[in-house]
Order: sequence, then structure tokens, then C-alpha cells
Amino acid sequence: MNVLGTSIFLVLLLEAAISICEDDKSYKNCSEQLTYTIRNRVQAPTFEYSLQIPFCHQPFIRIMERAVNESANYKFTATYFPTWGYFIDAINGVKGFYTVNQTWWQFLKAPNSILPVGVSSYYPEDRDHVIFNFTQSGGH
Ligand code: B12
Repeated sequence: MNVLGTSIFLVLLLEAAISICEDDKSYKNCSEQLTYTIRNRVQAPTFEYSLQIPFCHQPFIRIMERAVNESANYKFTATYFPTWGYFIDAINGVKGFYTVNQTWWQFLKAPNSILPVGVSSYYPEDRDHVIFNFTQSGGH
């Protein structure tokens, strides 16, 4: 096989590997792992839950879907925006009303770094600790 043939073969192999990782049934074979915490200290019912989740290279929204399958506490609702992807409106029944009282779900890398992109654009790294923190604060 020449260099071009080898390159095409490797690309096809990579695509097959990615599609296997995207299969929800095979994610447990993924070697990367992260901690996903949801935290609300602002209003009743306050809560804090954490999950360890294995994952392959994929945007965080896929991991949130998986967390819903693991635990009833991780349910969420989201609005899709054409440019930025999904905006998380509510988690575990707690909804942000930014224009009314400046409450919203902040997307953080532990301990408290605001991520520069949303859940559709953020690809976590191995051993990340990602937090959704309910906050009452002006903007970001
Ligand atoms: C105001 C604002 C917010 C407000 C929106 C509240 C509201 N209802 O007004 C608040 C503070 C809640 C917010 C939150 C976040 N935001 Co913001 N936000 C903005 C800002 C400064 C202006 C948006 C606006 O009013 N546009 C004018 C209106 C008329 O247009 P619109 O399309 O209707 O705007 C809506 C969307 O932009 C949406 N929105 C706001 N932020 C985000 C973020 C994401 C990921 C999505 C999908 C939608 C979204 O809310 C707006 C009002 O409904 C923009 C910067 C910009 N210049 O666009 C950043 C911006 C859109 N936000 C950004 C980010 C990263 C976030 C957060 C992920 C930050 C974080 N780590 O927590 C969170 C979202 C977390 C979540 N829950 O999913 C980035 C998106 C970049 C990207 N590639 O994903 C931007 C571009 C800022 C930047 N970094 O340059 N945001």
C-alpha cells in the first residue's frame, strides 16, 4: 500500500472507532473518565450530586444525556440556538430566569473556571471535573 492508501485506511479506521464510541451501548469501553457535578445552593430544593462517567471524545451534551440514563437527578431541559448549540435552561427541575432575577446554570471546570463555550462545543478531557452550578449573578 502506498502513502495515500495507508492514509485513507487510517482515516477510515479512525472514523469507525469514533462511530463505535458514539454508540451509547459501547461507552463503558471508553478509557477516559470525568466527574460531573450538579450544584444548587441558591434556592430550595438545594442539592449537590456527583457522578463518575466514562466517555470517548465527544461534546459534553452527550455526557449529560448519559447522566440522565444513570440518575433521575440529572434530568435537564435545553434550548437549541443555531450558532452556539444547546443552552441549558433547567437541571433537576430547577430553572434559571435570567431576565427576571439573574438566575442561570453556570457551566464550570472545577473548582470555579467559567468555560468559554457551551455544552455543544465543549469536549472534555480525561479526568475533568465539570460542574453545573446554579447561580444568581450578572452575566459572565
Ligand atoms: C447575555 C449572555 C448570556 C446570558 C443569557 C441570558 C439571557 N436570557 O439573556 C447568560 C449569563 C445566562 C449566559 C450564559 C452562558 N453563556 Co452567554 N452570552 C451572553 C451574551 C453576552 C449576549 C447574548 C445576547 O443577549 N444576544 C442578543 C440576543 C438578541 O440574541 P439571542 O440569540 O437571542 O441571544 C441568546 C443566546 O445568545 C443565548 N445564550 C447566551 N449565552 C449562551 C451560551 C450558549 C452556549 C448558548 C447555546 C446560548 C446562549 O441567550 C441569549 C438570550 O436569549 C453572548 C455574547 C454575544 N455577543 O452574543 C454570550 C455567549 C453567547 N455566551 C457564551 C457562553 C460560553 C455562555 C455559557 C456557556 C458560560 C458558562 N460557562 O456558563 C453560559 C450558558 C450555560 C448554559 N446554561 O448552557 C458564549 C458562547 C460561545 C460558544 N461557542 O459556545 C458567548 C458567545 C460569549 C463568549 N464567550 O464570547 N450568557
